Amino acid sequence: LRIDSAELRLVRLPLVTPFTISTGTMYDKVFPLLTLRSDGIEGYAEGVMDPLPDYLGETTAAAMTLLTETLLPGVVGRSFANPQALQAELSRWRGHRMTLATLEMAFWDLWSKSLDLPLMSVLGGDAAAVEVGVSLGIAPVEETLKRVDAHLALGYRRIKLKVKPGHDIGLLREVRAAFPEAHLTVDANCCYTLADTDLLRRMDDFALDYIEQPLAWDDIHDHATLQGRIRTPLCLDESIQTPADARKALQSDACRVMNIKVGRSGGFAESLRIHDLCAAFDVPVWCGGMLESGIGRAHNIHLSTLPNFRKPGDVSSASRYFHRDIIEQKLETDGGMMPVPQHGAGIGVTLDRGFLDSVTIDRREVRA
Ligand code: OSB
Ligand code: MG
Repeated sequence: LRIDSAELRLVRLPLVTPFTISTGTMYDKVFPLLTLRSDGIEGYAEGVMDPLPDYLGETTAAAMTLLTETLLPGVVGRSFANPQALQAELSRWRGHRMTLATLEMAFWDLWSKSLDLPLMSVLGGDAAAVEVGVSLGIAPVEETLKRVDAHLALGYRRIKLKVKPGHDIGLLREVRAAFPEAHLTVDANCCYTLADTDLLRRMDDFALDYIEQPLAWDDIHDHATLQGRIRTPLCLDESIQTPADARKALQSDACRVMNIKVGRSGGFAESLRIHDLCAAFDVPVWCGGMLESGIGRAHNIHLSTLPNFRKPGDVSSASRYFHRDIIEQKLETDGGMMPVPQHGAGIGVTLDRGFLDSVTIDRREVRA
C-alpha cells in the first residue's frame, strides 16, 4: 500500500469542562491530526501528546517537527505491505512513542480501509459495543459527589477519581459512603512516593478496583515494592510505553491491571504485544484515554474490542469533552456501553471538514 501524500494539522478544541489532574489543569485540547492518502483513500490518526511535557516527555511542537521534517518525508512515496512493515521501520527510533503512534495508527486506518474491513477486524477484535467508565477530574468534594451521581445514573460502569496529596482519603471516604456499591478507582498521575506508603495503604479500606499510577512515571521497581505492601491492585499507565516495560511490570508484580493507551505505546502493533503479554500473565487490561477527539476516540474503541480488555475503558461520550467534534458521527454511550463506530471501513467515522477547518491552527502538506 503506497502512501501518496500526507497532511498534518494542529487542531484546538475547547473543553466543555476544564480537566484537572495532579499535574495541572487543561482548558482545551490541542493535538496533531494526521491524514495519510493512498489512491483516493484516507487514513486518520491524532497524537496524544500535550503542549507541555507534563504527562510524559513528548510535546505537540516536537511531534509536529519530527513528523514534518523526518517521519513523513521518510514514508511518503513509499509502499508498505502492511502495518507491521511500517512499524518495523519506525522501531529504529528511540522514544517519541506518541509521535510514532500517530503515523502508525493512521496507516492502520488506511490499510483496513484498503481491505474494506473495520479496524477491529484487522486487530483481531469483534464486538458491537464496549464497556465504559468515566474519569472525573479534581474538583471540590461536593461537586465530585454530584458528578459521580450523574455518571452512575447514565450507566457508566466505573468511576475513576483523580487524586492528589490532600485530596485523596477524605474524598474517598465521602464518595464511598454515598455510593457503597459503585466500581471506584483512583488515578494519581505519579504524585506519590514510597514515603506515602501508609497513606496509600489506607486506600485498601475503600474497596477500590485498582489504584492507577501512584508513583513516578519511570519507576516500575518502586511500584513492585508498593504492590507488595498493599492489597488493592495497582494499575500502571505512564510507566508502560513499550512491551518490554509491560514485561518487566508483569514479571515483578508491579501491577495487577494495566491501562493500554495505543497513542502512548507506539501504536497498535506494540499495543497488541502488550495486550497479549498481559493475557499470558492473566492480567486484565482496559483502554485509557487522553481526552481525544472523535478520531482518536474511534481508534480507542476499536482496540477495546480485543478479548483481554476485561475492564471498562476511558472511552466515554464525546459530548462530555467537546461542544462539537471534528467527526460527522456522534460517539455517545448508551447504558455504559459505547457502540463501535462502523460508518464505513477502518475507524468507521468521517471528518466534518468544514468544522475541522475552523479549528485548525496550523496545516502542512508532505508530498512525494
Ligand atoms: O492519566 O489517564 C490519565 C487525561 C489526560 C491525561 C492523562 C489521563 C487522562 C484521563 C482522562 O484520565 C481519560 C479520558 O477521559 O480521556
Ligand atoms: Mg492515568
